[in-house]
Amino acid sequence: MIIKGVKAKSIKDSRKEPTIEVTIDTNVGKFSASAPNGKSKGKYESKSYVKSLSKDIDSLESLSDYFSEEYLEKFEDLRRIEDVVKGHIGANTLFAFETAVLKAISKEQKKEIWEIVNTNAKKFPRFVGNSAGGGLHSSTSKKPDFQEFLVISDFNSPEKNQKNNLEAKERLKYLLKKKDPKFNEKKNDENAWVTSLNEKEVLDLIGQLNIPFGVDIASSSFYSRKKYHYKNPPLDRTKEEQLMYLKNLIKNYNLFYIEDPFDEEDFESFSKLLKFFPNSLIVGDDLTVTNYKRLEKAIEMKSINALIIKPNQNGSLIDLANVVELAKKKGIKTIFSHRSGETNESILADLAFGFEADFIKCGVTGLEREIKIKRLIEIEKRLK
Ligand code: 2PG
Ligand code: MG
Repeated sequence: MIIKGVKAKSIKDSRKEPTIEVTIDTNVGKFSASAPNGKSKGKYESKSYVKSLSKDIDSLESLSDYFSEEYLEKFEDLRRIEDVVKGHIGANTLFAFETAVLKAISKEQKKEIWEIVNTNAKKFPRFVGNSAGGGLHSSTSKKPDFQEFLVISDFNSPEKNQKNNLEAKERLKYLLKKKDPKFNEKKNDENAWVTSLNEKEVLDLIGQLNIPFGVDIASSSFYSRKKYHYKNPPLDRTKEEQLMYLKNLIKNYNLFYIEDPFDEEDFESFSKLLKFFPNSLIVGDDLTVTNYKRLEKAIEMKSINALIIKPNQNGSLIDLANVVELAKKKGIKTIFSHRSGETNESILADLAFGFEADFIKCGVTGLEREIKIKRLIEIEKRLK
């Protein structure tokens, strides 16, 4: 496949915030792809744009001519593109560009995108579905301090898992209606139920659903001056108190999945928690930001046994492949993840399947989230 030209523009994500869409003109047609946006971003994530979205558009378009000499036919060829653009564009622009390139390669080779990643893929990731939320993803004033309450069905089929997660989210609606006087069926950034309950009250309800579940605490978003500042109810916790609190929660609610329980600098507290709960998933997101060096540190410190992979936290799909390889080598589970501001791009499903991820976190409902879920179900049907 040969790239003849590159164009980019600003489009709106699911939160109506600007994000980038890249279109490449090739010998096999035109292909567009977009990147999502995070809100509770890790401090160590690659920058979405070098200076700004519009400057990235200019930079990418000005490099257009350099690509026309490259014949691209396999995943590893993305490295040749990265050699040209790295440093000139940010992570969002690079991810959208590489996604468009993978679409074009797959078209020319008459293969699915996941096959370009890995022809032998056959394992389906389990859905990690956001059913209720708080933190930075909900704009109400009284809300849980934890960002996401996640349902994680455990059948060996994406179709069954999605059906079960959907039912759980619906049943949760009825439980919230009974318990939360302010509940009005509103949904937050990731289409999860908005509630005024606190995290313990929500966990009490999810515990009744008979489904494996967990939380994304996104705790860096409420950590400052050496304390976790809870608002619902108001209470400041030191890292020792946070550890104690979480140990109780995990035990009492039998939490299967705990993402970012501590601040993104605190590898040590993560490892203390993992020592107590080796059979739950202690997940790094803001801690590790899909970055090879940070994953190495988390491995050395024994901080996590599961890792969020967000393509646009890094930008480079070549780097992402290295991160996934290292995680697998060390027995760390991988969770490919959407962002809170999403687009109608489905590549996340192909990447999760191609890289044989253990989980995919992409919501339960909402157009931009369902596109990814449906894509995995489509892959399942085609392979049957
Ligand atoms: C997270 C993500 C996605 P954001 O913290 O895991 O749910 O949020 O995209 O806002 O960083
Ligand atoms: Mg997270």
